[in-house]
Amino acid sequence: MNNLNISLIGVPMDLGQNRRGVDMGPSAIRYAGVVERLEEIGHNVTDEGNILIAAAEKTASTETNLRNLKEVTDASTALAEKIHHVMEDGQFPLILGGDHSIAIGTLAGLGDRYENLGVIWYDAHADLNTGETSPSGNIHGMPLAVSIGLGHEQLVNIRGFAPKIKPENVVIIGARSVDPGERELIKEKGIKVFTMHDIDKLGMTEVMDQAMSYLKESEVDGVHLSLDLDGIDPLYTPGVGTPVPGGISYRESHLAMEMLYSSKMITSAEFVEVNPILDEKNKTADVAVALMGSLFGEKLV
Ligand code: 6HN
Ligand code: MN
Ligand code: MN
Ligand code: MN
Repeated sequence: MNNLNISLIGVPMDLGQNRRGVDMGPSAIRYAGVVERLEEIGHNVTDEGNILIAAAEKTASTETNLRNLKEVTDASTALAEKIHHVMEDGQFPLILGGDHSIAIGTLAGLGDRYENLGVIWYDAHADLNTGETSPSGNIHGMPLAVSIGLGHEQLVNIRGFAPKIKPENVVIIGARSVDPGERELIKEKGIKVFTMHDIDKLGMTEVMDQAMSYLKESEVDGVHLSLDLDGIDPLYTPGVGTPVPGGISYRESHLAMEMLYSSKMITSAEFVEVNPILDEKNKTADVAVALMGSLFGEKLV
């Protein structure tokens, strides 16, 4: 991962959930200095601007229990197309959220460029709900299910192919709030999950070593990091819509990012769920940028 050409893509999406403010996430992350931070390391960064998202006040999708289904589908399609073209140009896609529903578009854009893409899902949640199992109707709780081919066909079939990724190529890290339907799916599909219990018991070094070995054994040809800031303890990242106490610490998260950097496995990344309205002085965006520093090879000395 030396001197990457990074394409920064903002996705000011707040339609995958029902709290306002997460659409300002990309601005907050830019304000926290993402471009300067990555350039300081030596990477070339192109800010591609933002994907156009419908205004929350104007949405009217009501035909299913999936909130804003049409608008989320349209935005996901646009994001997927953008990522597809950025990859064609040999750029490293770095996506800034926005709520986690954007991962539907990200993985749709990446999926047809890899034979066997691996995914690290760093999150308090499993995001494995479907319209049938969702307690909220919020699409940000569904992107991983959609990407393995389960859920509303409109979302599942974006860019005309499904599934985008194989369930055996997914590793979830940091889980501590998993719904009953998600639990069943994890069992049924044999999805690899490192819960907070595993992190407490094994330590982050061992968890990351096992996670990366697991993906290597699957012979993945790329690894996407989907990092939900609520994976980290809300003590450090209070600016998220669905905080869950008892999360991954600041230092453990840096260690995880540093280990991913050393492995040279990561081929794309997204940082999601930064909500400046719920934040304390842009603390959560600052953490996001600091973690990107570690992920992209910042040296401590
Ligand atoms: N996220 N499991 C809950 C739901 O509504 O489906 C919470 C989802 C949170 C999603 O944080 O990306
Ligand atoms: Mn094309
Ligand atoms: Mn999530
Ligand atoms: Mn989450």
